Amino acid sequence: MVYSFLVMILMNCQNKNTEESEAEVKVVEAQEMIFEEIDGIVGVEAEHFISQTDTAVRKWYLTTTSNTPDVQPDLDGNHAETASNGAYLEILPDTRVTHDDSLIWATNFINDPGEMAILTYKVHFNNSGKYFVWVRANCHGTEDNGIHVGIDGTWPETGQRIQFWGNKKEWSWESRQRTDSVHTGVQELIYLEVDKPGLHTIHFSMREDGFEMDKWVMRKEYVAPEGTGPDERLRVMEH
Ligand SMILES: [Ca+2]
Ligand SMILES: [Ca+2]
Ligand SMILES: [Ca+2]
Repeated sequence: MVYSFLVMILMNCQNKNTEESEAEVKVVEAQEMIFEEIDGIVGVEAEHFISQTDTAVRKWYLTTTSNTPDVQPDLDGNHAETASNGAYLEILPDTRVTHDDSLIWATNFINDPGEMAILTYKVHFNNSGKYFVWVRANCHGTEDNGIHVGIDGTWPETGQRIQFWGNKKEWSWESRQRTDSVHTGVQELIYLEVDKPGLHTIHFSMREDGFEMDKWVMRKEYVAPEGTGPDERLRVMEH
């Protein structure tokens, strides 16, 4: 298990160009990492995805304490030192940081889920039902703080427009949904329904470029994770 995690990190570190990144995705898919929900909670490092698609315009890049993606613009620096597992993903390039920067639909912003930079993770759920989704993010611009979440190839309304507030410039957990009347987000509206126990896929896709994601958690209770959140629990490893 430890060996496979190291392989993935090493492969991810090589994402300097498209060709190498495609090779990286294949390797990670072959590992078929499956995380497990136990007692109503599952936590997964953002960097432990099994695949990434729809990357023609924007893409999630891995940042670690020893590797910063060579993609510009990205005005803020490397925040891996305080990230869980010393690694996180960021959607780059980041051409819209504040409200004064031009909004270009389907380039640096997309309100529709499941269209751009889609990450997929595999989770085995022991318990069906409603799970709130929490994300640990580091927002340095007011236009770098939105994302979407989906399940099993679907993007329900309750997974759309996860919203962080402002630009805290430090890692923090949030689970709020941006609404027409509350742009800073409303609590307890971001959740996914797991229809039956067993294997499911969880997806995240871009809403705003420059979003930095360290880790995510699905939890039956609406209680924010503390610190770097619960440890990952791997269910099986197929080769
Ligand atoms: Ca950034
Ligand atoms: Ca942005
Ligand atoms: Ca992480």
